[in-house]
Amino acid sequence: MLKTEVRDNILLVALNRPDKRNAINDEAILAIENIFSTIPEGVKCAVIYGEGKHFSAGLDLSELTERDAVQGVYHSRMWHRALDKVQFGVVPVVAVLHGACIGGGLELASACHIRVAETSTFYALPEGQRGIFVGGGASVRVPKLIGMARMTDMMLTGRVYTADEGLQIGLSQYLADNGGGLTKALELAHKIASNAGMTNFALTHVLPRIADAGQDAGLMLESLMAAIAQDAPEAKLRLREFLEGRSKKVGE
Ligand code: 1HE
Repeated sequence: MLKTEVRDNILLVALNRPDKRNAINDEAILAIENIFSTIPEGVKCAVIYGEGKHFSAGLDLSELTERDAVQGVYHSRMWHRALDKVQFGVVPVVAVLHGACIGGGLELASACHIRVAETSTFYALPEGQRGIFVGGGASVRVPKLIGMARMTDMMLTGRVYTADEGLQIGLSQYLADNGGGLTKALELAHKIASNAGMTNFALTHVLPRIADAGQDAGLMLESLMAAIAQDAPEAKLRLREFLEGRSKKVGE
């Protein structure tokens, strides 16, 4: 159901159920939890993408009908646990989106740190139309990308955003030609992998906590993180390399 491959120091993860449009059932979400909990030694960044014509059609709706309320809560918490492993694992994650990025597919994408969308991508939260609510973290993560009003609109009216619109409103950070998303994601992943480990930790673990904190606590957290980061030998080395003209200028 999921395929993994390590290329250099990048972990490639593929949703691999194209006949069901990469709909995510329990087995798939548990596989995602397992993969992102056990990132192999030496891997510095991960890229997730979907096989077939779509990134993901979201939750496997064929499993939904058989759950009562208690099972529903545990099911949602299982998604939270798995997607927390994606967001707060040991490496930054780049998602390559194409075709449908719907419901749970958008929840998975929004747990990643960078989203590259091919021009075929379309985004929707059809939970509103299906008579259900999001359960995989969308109500927390999606408003952080596009604001609460836009998410409310997506669910109340079934609004579908195109790849272009998604780029404008913040659903993705990059747009790529159809078929070009993985190449772009790998280019970004190599840049991310070359960062100091402390920088990637600060951006994936500390920045989201600062964003959730009040101003006072947030600024204190920032100072602590800044002090720890600048104290690391790797930071001192990188600063010295710049000052001695041995590292790239901005934009090079
Ligand atoms: C599925 C699913 C699915 C496709 N669960 N089986 N998500 C949705 O409401 C989206 C529902 N899916 C669609 O709107 C369309 O399938 C797509 C726009 C994504 C793709 O359309 P298309 O024409 O390429 O494919 P298709 O013919 O609709 O589907 C192909 C097969 O995949 C078909 O099965 P088959 O046995 O008849 O071949 C579909 O039934 C199956 N399939 N999507 C199960 N989602 C943690 S809470 C999150 C809550 C949600 O994610 S709700 C949003 C659910």
